[in-house]
Amino acid sequence: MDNCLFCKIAEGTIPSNKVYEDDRFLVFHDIEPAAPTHVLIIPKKHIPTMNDLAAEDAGLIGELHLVAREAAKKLGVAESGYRLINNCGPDSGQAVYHIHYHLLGGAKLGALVQ
Ligand code: DGP
Repeated sequence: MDNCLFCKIAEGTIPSNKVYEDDRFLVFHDIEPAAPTHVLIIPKKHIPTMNDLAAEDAGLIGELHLVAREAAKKLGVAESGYRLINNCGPDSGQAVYHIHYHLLGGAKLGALVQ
């Protein structure tokens, strides 16, 4: 997608602090960390939101969880614990319309809804 920030990060035209990359996924540090460990996990395929997932994306999203698991290990939060969050749509506060999952950890995390 021409005007998508995370597509540009996935292509490398906008730089990011990468944790992991392969042909289908990228994990990179969030520019506005909300926890000591805060990375974003994206599929390189442009899917705007959770609502736009198709049945054919089931494998991709399953695999994304395995990428998240490995990122948590690499970042040293697998045992202490972490949270994986997807924001979908306006009420969730989704700001970037390229599906992504926040992996947060490195501290005792607060309540989900404030
Ligand atoms: P969300 O609200 O779920 O759409 O989260 C978007 C996140 O993306 C937010 O935590 C800040 C992060 N972000 C926005 N722009 C950039 C950027 O240019 N680089 C990086 N690394 N993160 C960004």
